[in-house]
Amino acid sequence: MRIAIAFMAAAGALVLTACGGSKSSSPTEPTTTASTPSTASHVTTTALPKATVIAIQVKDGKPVGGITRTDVEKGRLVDLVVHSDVADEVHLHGYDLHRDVQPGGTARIRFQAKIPGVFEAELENRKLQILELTVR
Ligand SMILES: [Cu+2]
Repeated sequence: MRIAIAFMAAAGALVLTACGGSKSSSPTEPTTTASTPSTASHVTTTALPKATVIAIQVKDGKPVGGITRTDVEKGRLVDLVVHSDVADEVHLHGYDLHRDVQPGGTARIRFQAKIPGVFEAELENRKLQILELTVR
């Protein structure tokens, strides 16, 4: 029994830290929708939703200026744009979105920041983190 529990704990830790491969479902099932803001009476925004653009430049296989750290509001539309001089795959953890990038090319991942938390994006093949995204 003791061993089983220890193993499960270890497996749990693995799921949290492991990258790629694991097809684990997120531990917190977001079944409950966020409370509707009762204060929003007049919405006079334009039709086009504004996206927060996160641009990252990869040079010599490394993010220029180091890991980009950005905060966005929950529900925000985010455009993650990665220019790279090497072939790799951009992987946004948590949301589990992937996009291949060619040398000299651009990978664009557009998504809505629905899940709160801190997420990293990396160059998957290099196992190199390029972004720390906080959704609050
Ligand atoms: Cu990854």
